[in-house]
Amino acid sequence: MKCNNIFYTVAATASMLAFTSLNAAPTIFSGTGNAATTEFNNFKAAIKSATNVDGSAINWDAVKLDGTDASPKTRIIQAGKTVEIPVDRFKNRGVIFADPYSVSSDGFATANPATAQQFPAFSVNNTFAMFDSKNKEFKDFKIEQNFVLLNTDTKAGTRGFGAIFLDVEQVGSSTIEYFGRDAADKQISLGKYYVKAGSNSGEAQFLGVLFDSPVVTDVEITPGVRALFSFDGKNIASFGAEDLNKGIDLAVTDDFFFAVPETAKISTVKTSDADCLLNWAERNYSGFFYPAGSSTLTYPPYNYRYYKNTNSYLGVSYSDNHVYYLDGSGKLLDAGDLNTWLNTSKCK
Ligand SMILES: [Ca+2]
Ligand SMILES: [Ca+2]
Ligand SMILES: [Ca+2]
Repeated sequence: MKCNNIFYTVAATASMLAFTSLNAAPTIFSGTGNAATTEFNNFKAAIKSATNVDGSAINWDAVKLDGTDASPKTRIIQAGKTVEIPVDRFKNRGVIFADPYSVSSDGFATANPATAQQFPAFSVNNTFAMFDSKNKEFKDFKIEQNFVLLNTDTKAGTRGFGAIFLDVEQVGSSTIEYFGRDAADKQISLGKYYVKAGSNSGEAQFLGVLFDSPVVTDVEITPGVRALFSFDGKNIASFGAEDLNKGIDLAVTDDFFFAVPETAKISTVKTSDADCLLNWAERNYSGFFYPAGSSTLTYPPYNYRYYKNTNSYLGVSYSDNHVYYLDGSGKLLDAGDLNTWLNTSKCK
């Protein structure tokens, strides 16, 4: 063990450096029922105070369901009730969807009659959900969207995204996963968050996560565990009722709210660089980081390794590109800029 160990030095100056990373930890806004409204409002206020602008809102309510919608590519699924919107329908708010999704004014009751009354709108009347484009398949139950600069196809990032869910009744059925990009443009998870379960059928939930910079390039929203219906362009098939006893919790979404997309903060970290640095630390500071050679794990926004002999962790953060050390007593220490370490370790 080298006695000039930088991590020892860092520990000695912990009073200055400790917990700085906690400022960068994302803030979670989550609630069900009345608390959904409160948390939704808190999230909007937090975005406004972080960005000085109101944020981008989508409540689906202006989408016309009779074939006269603003986007001519909008397709009628059931006239007056449900339409398919194209991937760029809300490009003016800064999102591009991965697939066409659906907007309904009757809570999808015409598309799936067994779910009537299950999804009362949070903002009247329209709500939003995915559908499966394969006839009689209901497995495609994710909503994916990328952020873009308003009215462009230029990829962008947001500091935070949140959504209202309707009728989430089981923990684990509904989630939002946030993604950023590493220096090699590889998609990296910034965390998967679970929507709280409501205690009454038809209740609204809110889940939003706010980061300290525009690191979120895309999100994957999972409302419930099945698509409500399939539509292959011609045929509509209904999934049927939910069955909580069998873990079949159906849900839809309503209002989306997010910080107006801006130039994304892309990590300067490459996964391969992080691995190189951790190998170097193990070779040079073997008293701290042993046993060496454990696999690199991910706990967004960190890539890290665990050293069981010292019950400590060493990792890099994709959100602020710093190196972090979590010591055996649970103190998280910021060891400084990753690039400096990559130079020191000759990993760059
Ligand atoms: Ca609405
Ligand atoms: Ca229900
Ligand atoms: Ca449900």
